[in-house]
Amino acid sequence: MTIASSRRAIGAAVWVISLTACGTGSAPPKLANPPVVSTPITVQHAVIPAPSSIVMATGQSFLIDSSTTITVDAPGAQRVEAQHVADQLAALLWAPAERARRAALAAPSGTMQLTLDPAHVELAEEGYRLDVTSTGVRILAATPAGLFYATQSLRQLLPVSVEYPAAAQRVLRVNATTIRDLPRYEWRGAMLDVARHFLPLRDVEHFVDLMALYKLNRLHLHLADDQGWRIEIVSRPNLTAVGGSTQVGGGAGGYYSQREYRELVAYAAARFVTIIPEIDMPGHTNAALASYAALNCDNTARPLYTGTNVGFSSFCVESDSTYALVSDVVRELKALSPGGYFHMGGDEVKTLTPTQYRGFVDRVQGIATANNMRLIGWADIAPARLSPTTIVQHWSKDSLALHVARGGKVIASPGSKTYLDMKYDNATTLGLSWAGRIEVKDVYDWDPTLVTGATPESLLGVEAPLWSETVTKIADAEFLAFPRLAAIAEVGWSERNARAWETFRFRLAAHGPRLQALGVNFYRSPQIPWP
Ligand code: TNX
Repeated sequence: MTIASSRRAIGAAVWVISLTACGTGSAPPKLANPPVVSTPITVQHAVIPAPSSIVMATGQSFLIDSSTTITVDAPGAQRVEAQHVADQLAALLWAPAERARRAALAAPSGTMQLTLDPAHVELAEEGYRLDVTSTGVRILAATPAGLFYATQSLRQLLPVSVEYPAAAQRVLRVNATTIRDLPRYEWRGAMLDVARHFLPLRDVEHFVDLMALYKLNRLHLHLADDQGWRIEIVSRPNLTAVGGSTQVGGGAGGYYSQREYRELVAYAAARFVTIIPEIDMPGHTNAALASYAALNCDNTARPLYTGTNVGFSSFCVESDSTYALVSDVVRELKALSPGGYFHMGGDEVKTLTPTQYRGFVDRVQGIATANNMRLIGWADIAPARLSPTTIVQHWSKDSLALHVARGGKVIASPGSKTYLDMKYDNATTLGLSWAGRIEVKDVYDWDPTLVTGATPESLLGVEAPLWSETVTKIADAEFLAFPRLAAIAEVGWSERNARAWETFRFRLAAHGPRLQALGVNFYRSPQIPWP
């Protein structure tokens, strides 16, 4: 592989970018839609999200080959996790047979050194330093997550060929580079709505892989809605037997057994992604109301629902049966959720009085607290008597300000900026459009505090929801999520002054071949100068 600097004049503009794959020399990238830009653009790297600081030395590089070693230096308590990060890096770089052979090497050709040192408090929970010189790679972090993010940056500095299964004797060249990096926000999330249309476990794991590439660390799963209940609750088998049996459009639906869900939680944790379970209530509950008659005030089970209307369903908030079910659900989810969060939804309730609604939220907050779970809800819940430890997720015109005023924490998911189920433009067939048509630039070019009105202290971060009324399979989810989710990742990770649309679009262009190598069905936005 040669890291090639390709220079190409675009009108008045000149840009430099490292794009070419192993052995292809320095051919200039082909541009399908030459963009019109008025200022010269120089993009020396294509790391997304943009690091706090990155310096690349010209003319020096390190070669990773089959006799390069990885060493791990970490205190006892974190040794296993640090080694696991090193193993994942090795799995990216080398074919299994070469990984085994390398273990017995007497004379390595160079070293990649991973050091975990909790004394480096300046690197906080997720920061890292990455130094590539002509003799090796050195990574320093204070946590396993920091080590992992350094390896994801290294991955993006490597040629696209790294995303394909390693051939024997593969050699990868990486430019000498120094990165210092820290995230802006601790909450960098995506949401999958597996209730409207179910997604099999492997598809969700694949989505987690893609999130990890962009340093996203929260996957919120919308596990129950009118059309389906998707998580096994052992004490309440009808929820899945009945409530999980269909989906929008009347397909077979599906659900995750607790064994599968645990597997997913562990898979995500290995990539430093926390799974956030949401059971939407008291509205959006038709699947549960069809499963147990006692959840309805008239004690009559509702028929299953496969349409896409909202706002018509509600638990009977006066009935003890409702709170008994909520307690069972929260207790079982607690045992499945090392993250310790429980998302109660709470959105779009149109059949209760404000007093009934607020009373319900109060009681669910009490149940979450009793189970040692930290409550999250859509910002519709903010008018209730919330504890400042409850987290509120802003999505539209809602009561976010009430929670900010009481000193609570908030997550920014404004529909017009982050909703991955919105169409890109008038030509997009998938998706909805109630919050607008959202191109890549719209998702990228905004500030979470300015748009939501949240104070910097109250804002935990950003999350991009992908509602699935129109999304029937993972290829559709990929099309709507990519590349917009890469833009959200940068909004969540990079300081405002470290990001700019004019450089982002060129860096993102270099991710086209990478996403293609990963088999992602991404949207070829005309705003991006894809090679
Ligand atoms: C609003 S955002 C909803 C969802 C829909 C979505 C479609 C929110 C909390 N509720 O029930 O699926 O719009 O974009």
